[in-house]
Amino acid sequence: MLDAAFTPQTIRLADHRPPDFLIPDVALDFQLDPAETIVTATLTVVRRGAHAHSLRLLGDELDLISVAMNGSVLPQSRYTVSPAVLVIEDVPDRCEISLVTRIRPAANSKLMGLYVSGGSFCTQCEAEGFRRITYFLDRPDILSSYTVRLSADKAAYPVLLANGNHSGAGDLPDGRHWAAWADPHPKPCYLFALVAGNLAAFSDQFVTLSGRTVALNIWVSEADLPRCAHAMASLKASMAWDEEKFGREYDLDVFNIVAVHDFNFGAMENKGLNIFNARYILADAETATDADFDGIEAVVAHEYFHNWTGNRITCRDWFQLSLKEGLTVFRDQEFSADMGSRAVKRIEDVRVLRAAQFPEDASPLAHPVRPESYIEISNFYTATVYNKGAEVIRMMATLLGPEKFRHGMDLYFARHDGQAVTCEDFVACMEAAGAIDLGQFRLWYAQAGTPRVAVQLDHDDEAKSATLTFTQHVPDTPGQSGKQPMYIPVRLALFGHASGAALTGEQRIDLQAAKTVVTFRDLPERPVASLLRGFSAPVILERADTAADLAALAACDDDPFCRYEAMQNLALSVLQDKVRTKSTDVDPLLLTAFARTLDSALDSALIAEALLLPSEAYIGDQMAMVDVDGIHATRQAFRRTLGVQLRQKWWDVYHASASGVYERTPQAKGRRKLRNLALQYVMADDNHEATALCYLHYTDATNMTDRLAALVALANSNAVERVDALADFYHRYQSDPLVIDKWFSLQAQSVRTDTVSRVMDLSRHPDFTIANPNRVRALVGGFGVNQVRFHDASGAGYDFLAEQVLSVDKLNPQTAARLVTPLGRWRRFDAGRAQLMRRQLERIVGSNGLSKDLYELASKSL
Ligand code: B3K
Ligand code: ZN
Repeated sequence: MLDAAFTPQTIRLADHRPPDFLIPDVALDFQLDPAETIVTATLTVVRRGAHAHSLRLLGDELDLISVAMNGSVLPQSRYTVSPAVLVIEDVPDRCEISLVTRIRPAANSKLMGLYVSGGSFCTQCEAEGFRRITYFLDRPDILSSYTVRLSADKAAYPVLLANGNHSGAGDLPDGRHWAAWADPHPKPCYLFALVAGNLAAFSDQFVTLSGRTVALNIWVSEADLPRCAHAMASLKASMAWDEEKFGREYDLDVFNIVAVHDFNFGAMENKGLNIFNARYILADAETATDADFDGIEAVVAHEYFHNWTGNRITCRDWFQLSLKEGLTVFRDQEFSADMGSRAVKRIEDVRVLRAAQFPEDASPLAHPVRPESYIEISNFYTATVYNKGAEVIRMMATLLGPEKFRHGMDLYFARHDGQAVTCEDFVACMEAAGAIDLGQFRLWYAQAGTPRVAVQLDHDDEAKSATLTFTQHVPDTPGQSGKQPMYIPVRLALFGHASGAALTGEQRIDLQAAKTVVTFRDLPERPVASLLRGFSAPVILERADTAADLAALAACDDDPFCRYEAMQNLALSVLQDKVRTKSTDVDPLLLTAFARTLDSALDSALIAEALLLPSEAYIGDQMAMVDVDGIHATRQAFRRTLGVQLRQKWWDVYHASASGVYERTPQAKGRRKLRNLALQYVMADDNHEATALCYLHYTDATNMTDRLAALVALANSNAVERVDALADFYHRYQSDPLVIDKWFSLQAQSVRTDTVSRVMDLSRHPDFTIANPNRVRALVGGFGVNQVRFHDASGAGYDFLAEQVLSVDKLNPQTAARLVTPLGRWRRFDAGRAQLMRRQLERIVGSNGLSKDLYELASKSL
């Protein structure tokens, strides 16, 4: 239940109006104190257009001390104020408004606005956190030039940072000091940031294309300095890449990054002062896995790339969020592809899309890439806006080709630098540069739901021809039905079923109608079709291939994504069949395909990707109703059979992929991935020899990738070594919160039957705290994606989740709301589970004092 005083308001794109006033200049003064900080904001306010509206500034939990206009304190008769809004009457066309407010950083548990993490002050303003600092026109189309003055106790907060360039500093009485910063680039207030703390800098520099030297600093606690080198290398590589690939140079004298341990998500692109969740900065071989290193490289790049796609060109309103997020994800994906293996990166990105976005598109929370309404914008930082948004940009890049796409990007920067614009403005640039009509393509922004494309291949042996028939359909989603056909680029090629030879080169067919038929002639043999090469569109392909067709493709396809896909589809079709028939024997075709892939000349990393079985969740997503226990039992049995039948091969691969010195080249990472996969298959049999090997892998590991892989395998097993290994890991890394997060998370994701009770125990562990988002996500978030144990038929998992969500909501609504999504999938489960899940959602919606974040997601899920 919401507070009686609070009616959740739905904000609609259709109601968007330009602002009544502009604020070209902002001067901020902060007298920092954790208990009570005094903020003085001096705003130049200018009327926009001819109207007599009053000036309405938004706040959130603010305590106003005074308002002045052009230097004179305003009498109370001239304004009305509440913690959420300040309305000033009779404002002249241009004036200077000075606002003094009191805020309480140490008591700010929402981690929005100004708060304290690990003894440092830091801020988070996107999307609507600036209004927790001062009353403001808190909307992204208000662009202002900022000057900032910070003062604080010098001993406790020797480092004082804000956006832009440093412009002065000095000492003050009473052991305090001050610093001034000026940001010459007008920006929306969501990009404002400050940091004050006892921090040390890992420093370097970068010389831009035009020869300017930029100082680079990563600010962390002194003890963490040795773990910043990878983040710094990633930053420098991103700066060089953006110059080379997009002609974009950095535009200030300094680029600061600060790492904090209490943060609601990954990182934030504040102009010239990025603030990061420490997990996306700190890394060394001992404490970070290869995946962690890759994550750091991608997130550092993502935030840096926002400097052009997000900061210099920003969003007109929050419905346009994908303008900056989809585009910037596309840019970071391309960067990572260039830094490592393009093929592996594409496979990983598609896996993320299918694991997070496709289920969202199929859920009650489905929304278009450009949403049309929201209650709380924080709930719309979703896989749809980010990852599907990136796929939409990728499709435009495919349609235009590399050269025209680059022209389109150049045009976008030339036309809109310094503006707050819309997704439509972006598409218009691509349309102009590509000289193509993207009319129908725009539906990708407006229609929610994953398009389903059924495809049928018919071969006429006598005529030596074949036809491919595509039929597309976009499912109904909440508020949208009867959708129009989409513009879907399908890259494809044909191979000989028997010979494996390429029968056609790669070509692209653009589906536009509900049904499309393509004919191929002069085919010397029966073909198999390699479809959606490189995953050229974010759709679900419904193929009619037989297992033999898939096995043929798995052996010959020269598109790495499709080759991976063929193996996955083969495993998936066999697994689905087994779940249906409750059989456990393994198809010889699949065993041969596995063996052949293991013996192939492919990269180790690609082999590992191909042979990793589809997850329980993904198998469930393919079924009309998720058979929780059937999927788990079948997949485990199947893994064991593969482990046993190919036993010698796994052991051989395990030994052959050992590497002496620890390196992080793509080859070395690929070998670790394959070796750790082999270990999993060895462990699938859970015999003593296997568990002994696994324990040795754990104790002898020279890096976290190997150590964690072994620990995960043990934590999923009944091995006697399990308890020792978990205890050892905890004691070894007790003082490192990022590693302890892994310890919580891997236990929450264990498939062991005692997981539910173990998770409850862990929620009472002295190291568990609901105040830290990383810890909450590790335990509660980790458990929510554990399909077999979260969905325990007793409903104990659901009850636990609801309880945690409700307690987290009291402190931190954004983090709480994100945890509730697994309950929203209730329609996909059997009646018993569905009812238990709904009951918990009803319990949440009926609770007192709910945040609007949690209210929106829980109520829309019912
Ligand atoms: N723009 C931020 C995300 C802000 C989330 C606010 N709820 C990080 C990013 O996407 O780069
Ligand atoms: Zn972003």
